[in-house]
Amino acid sequence: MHKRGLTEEEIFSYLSLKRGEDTSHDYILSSMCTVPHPVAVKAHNLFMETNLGDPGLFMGTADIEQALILRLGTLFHAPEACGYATSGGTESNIQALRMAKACKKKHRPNVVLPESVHFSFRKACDMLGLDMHTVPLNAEYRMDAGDAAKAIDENTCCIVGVAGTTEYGMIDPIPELGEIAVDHDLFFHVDAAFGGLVIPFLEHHEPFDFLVPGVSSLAVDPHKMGMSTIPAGCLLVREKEMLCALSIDTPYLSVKQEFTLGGTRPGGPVAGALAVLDYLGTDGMEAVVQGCMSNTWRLIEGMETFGFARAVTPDVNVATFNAPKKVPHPWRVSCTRKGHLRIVCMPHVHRDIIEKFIRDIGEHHA
Ligand code: 0PR
Repeated sequence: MHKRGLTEEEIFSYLSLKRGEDTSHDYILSSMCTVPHPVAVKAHNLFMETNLGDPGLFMGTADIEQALILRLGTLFHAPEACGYATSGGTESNIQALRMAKACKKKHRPNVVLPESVHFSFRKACDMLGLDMHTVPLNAEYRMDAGDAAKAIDENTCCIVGVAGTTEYGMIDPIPELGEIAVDHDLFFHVDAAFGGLVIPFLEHHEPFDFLVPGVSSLAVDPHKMGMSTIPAGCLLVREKEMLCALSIDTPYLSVKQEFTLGGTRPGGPVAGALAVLDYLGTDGMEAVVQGCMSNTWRLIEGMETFGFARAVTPDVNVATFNAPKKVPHPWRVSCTRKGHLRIVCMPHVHRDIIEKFIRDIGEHHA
């Protein structure tokens, strides 16, 4: 630290300089985060110093968190679902596996999950001492329910399905997995961190949420397609007892027990998340999602006219291609583990950005 403090001007000229070195969202094509909606920013600012880790002090903010859970629970066909706001998909997935381990006690517990799971499950399994029974994907980059059933043994406590995979944007067969979970008395977690705020607004989709009887918990991230400020995730559970299995005593707080992973938790992004859902309503969300999907189809069509074939036809707004990994400067695009170029058509990836990218990549490789 400096002995004597700097002036605001010195500090902010440095901060602005560094912020200017970040990539502009105009060129970020593979992120699952986006530019927050203006109402999210306004709401976030209002709740800057609120701490959901002490809900007895921030009662209003705690009500907002419960309102967010209610909105999402209702969207996912379980208005009575319980849950809380996490820091994102990673925390939600860790907590889901903690619940599975606590609720379905096994001698050497393992989890059955698709090869496509987000790497947060590796963190979770490492921390919790769970073996991973990884199920390979079929030709459409989905987990096959029959293969999942074969991977279950007497020590399996949990099965995981992904609704909107990080790399290929695919939805696993959640209804079939739900039946398997019920038959084997397993905890069934759906990772809808990305797809949770896309799939309900698509024209057609299979059930992927609490409508499926076997689903125990679901992760959804408002800081992805919900356009909230970061960090805003949510973990929803069908039964409160599942969360209570994680409760520990908190002797010196205004509440006596806590089941969250984080302690101090920001209220700002939670207010931001609720503000966006309430501002847009289902009509507004439908418009956002349909815009992202139509950009996805246009991108696929445009890339294919240059000979860059899609890797698969996605269920949500993630497009992948057999194309050279290097894209012209200053575009920032990532690749999947299998080497496909991967673009996520988030709300900030407007149609003119898509057209410019298609032109650039076409000219570059002509
Ligand atoms: N589950 C799924 C299906 C995800 O796609 C992700 C994140 C997570 C869980 C973990 O969520 P958190 O990162 O919120 O904990 N998927 C993106 C990814 O890993 C996250 C991301 C976002 C990466 C923006 C880069 C980026 O610029 O690719």
